[in-house]
Amino acid sequence: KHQSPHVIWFTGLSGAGKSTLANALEVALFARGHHSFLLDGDNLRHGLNQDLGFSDTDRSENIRRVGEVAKLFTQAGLIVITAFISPFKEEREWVKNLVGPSQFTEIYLSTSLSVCEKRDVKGLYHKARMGDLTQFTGIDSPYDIPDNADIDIDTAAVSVEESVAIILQYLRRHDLL
Ligand code: GGZ
Repeated sequence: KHQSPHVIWFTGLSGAGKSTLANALEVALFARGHHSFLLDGDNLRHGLNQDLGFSDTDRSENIRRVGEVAKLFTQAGLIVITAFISPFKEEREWVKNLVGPSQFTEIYLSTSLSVCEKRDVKGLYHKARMGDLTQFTGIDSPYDIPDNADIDIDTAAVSVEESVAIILQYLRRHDLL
C-alpha cells in the first residue's frame, strides 16, 4: 500500500487533545493498512528523555531528540506521529528542516488555554495556578503560536472523528497516503 515516510507533528497546549488525536489517527491509519509509529511526550519522558525537565533548555533538548528519533523512523519507512507541546517555533522549524519540509506535516491544536484549563484532566493547571507546579506551559512558560501550520484544529469545536477525517483528507490530497 502506498505511503510516504512522513512525520505528522502535533503541537499545542497540555490538554489540547494531542495524545487523543494522535492515538485515533494511528488507529485510523492502521485500519487502512498503513504502518505508523507514535511518539508521545508522556512516554518518551519516562524513557529516552527521563533526564529532562521543563526548563526552556530541557524542552529544546526534548524536541531535538524527538526530531532525531522521528527522522530515524522515517528512514525505516514509517509514518511517525508525534504528540509534544513543542512550544518553541524555532525547534519546530528545526525538526521540519531536519526531516525535510516535504515530509513534515504540522498540526496545530488551537484549543484555547481556558478550554484546556477547564478540562484539566490531570489537575496540572490547578497545581500550576496554585504555584505547586512551575514553568507550566500557558501559565508561566511560553507557547509560540504557529503561524504557518498545515492544519489547525480547535478540539473544542471539532470531534475526534471529524479531526481524523480532516487529517486523512489532507494526507491523501498531498499524495502522502
Ligand atoms: C507543561 C507539563 C509540565 C510543565 C508536566 N509544562 O498534558 P500532559 O501533562 O499529559 O502532557 C504534558 C507533558 C508535556 O511534555 P512534552 O514533552 O510534550 O513538553 S515539551 O514539548 O514542552 O517538552 C503535561 C506534563 O508533561 N507536564 N509538567 N511544566 N507540561
